[in-house]
Amino acid sequence: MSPLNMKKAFSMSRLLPVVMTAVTMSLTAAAHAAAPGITGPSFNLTAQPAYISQPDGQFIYSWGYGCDPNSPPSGYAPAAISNTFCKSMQVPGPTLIVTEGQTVTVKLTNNLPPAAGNTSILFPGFVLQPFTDGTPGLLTQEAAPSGTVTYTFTASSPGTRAYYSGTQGDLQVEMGLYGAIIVLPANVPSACTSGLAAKNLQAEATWGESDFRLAKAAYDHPKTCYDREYLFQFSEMDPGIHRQAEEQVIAKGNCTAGAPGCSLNVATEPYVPAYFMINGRSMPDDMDPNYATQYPHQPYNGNPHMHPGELTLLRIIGQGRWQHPFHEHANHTRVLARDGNLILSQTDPNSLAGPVLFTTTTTPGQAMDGIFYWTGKGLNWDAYGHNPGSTDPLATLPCVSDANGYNTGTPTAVNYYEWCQDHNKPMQATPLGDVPAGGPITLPDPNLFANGPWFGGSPYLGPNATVRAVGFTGTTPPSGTVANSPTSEAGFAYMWHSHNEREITTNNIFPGGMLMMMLVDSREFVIDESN
Ligand SMILES: [Cu+2]
Repeated sequence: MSPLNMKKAFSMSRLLPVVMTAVTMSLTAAAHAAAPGITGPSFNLTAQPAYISQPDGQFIYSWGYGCDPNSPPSGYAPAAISNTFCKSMQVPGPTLIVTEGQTVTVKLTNNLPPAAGNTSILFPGFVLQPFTDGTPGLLTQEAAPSGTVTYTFTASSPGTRAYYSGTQGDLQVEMGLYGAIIVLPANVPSACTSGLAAKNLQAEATWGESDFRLAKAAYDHPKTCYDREYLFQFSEMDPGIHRQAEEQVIAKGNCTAGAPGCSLNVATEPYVPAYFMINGRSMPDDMDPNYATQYPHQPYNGNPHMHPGELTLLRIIGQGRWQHPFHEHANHTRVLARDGNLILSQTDPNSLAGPVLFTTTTTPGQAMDGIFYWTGKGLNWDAYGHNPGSTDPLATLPCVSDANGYNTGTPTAVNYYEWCQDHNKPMQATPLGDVPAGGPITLPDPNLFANGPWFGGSPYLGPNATVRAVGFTGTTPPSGTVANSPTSEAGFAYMWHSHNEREITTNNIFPGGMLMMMLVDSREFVIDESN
């Protein structure tokens, strides 16, 4: 994408109220996301060096967990993603996907340079069984250089948790030794296969969309059903630390592990991170596909998409040394759980009690699960641009309110889950100038808004809606750009980012860093997380 257009979208979000932080977008080759990983319950991991890439062209010497090439993973999930791989080093490490109740074994082989010494993995939240190999360390059992250690534990409860090095964490976690483990609930609450959950699935099937979920619920609880999911791991990186490690590893060469002098002495303070990453990538790299071949050691992206009304499970982990104020634009996030602990009301176990947060600040080592959704409720105008006077049949679709005010009676409809109170309502409450009540709006002067990948020139969602917008010249499409094509994605783009805006840079260049765009896609647009 053009950074210039990105920048225009940014200025707009700063200047205009919440409604207009949504920009109608069009992308022909949209890359999506999910919560991809490898399936267990037995895993053979390595800890190994490699170079990870940054959008400023730098390749940073890093350490990461990966898959042992001699014992590849037993499988990948979700099944609908087929172009998978797991190299012997990646950042973050492979997402480990298991099911509640399983006995999990993780055998770790230490392929770090001998001077790096021992390494290990901590699995906070799980009770480990006695060790049968490895060597004792300060926090857990460790693998000596070229050695192994095996961790065994029961996946005792569902949820998202972090795993990371328990050896010299100030250096090893900084170098990239961290990842996520997702425990899926053993049982699916019936609420997740009936009612609205079933209708949402029917809507998905209507348009030929695959199911990219790892499960139907995040926990063994009917209030944790979800329709879509994403995993976001936030971390930052100080390239000065990585450079020191690289130089010392080269200087020590293939020294004998444990021999005098065969060690690193890397200063991890002062800490001056220059890269701020989501799932190991900085924007815009995080918007490229999962398993994109240009990032062999950074396979996971950050590129959320959703349809109106879908309950989207956000799995969020703080992996670095700093807190990062992750801001999800377009709605608040209902926190379900922290570190796999479902937060329920003390007096009513049927009710969630987690906070509804504007910003889900990440904390190093902490994981949280939350539910996010977008419906357009509260916009006070018809997001679809319905217009009873139009000759376009899609512009005159009905909206039949359910008990909650949404159009959920017909899952096959393009405007399934429309907020009916605003149906047919123009952007202006009263006629303005040449804009008739109930008619199309007049768009901003294109000299103020750059149409392009992130602003399609229309404020409307869905097929044909984009061409019903009228430009200041009185014609449509307002600028005649390809971005206004009625057959393209025509969704709403919201920036999801670190609200410490120093962190939406890459090596001090804006935009970059901890930034992604969440796309609300009209119901008929097929969200294909496999590319
Ligand atoms: Cu924000």
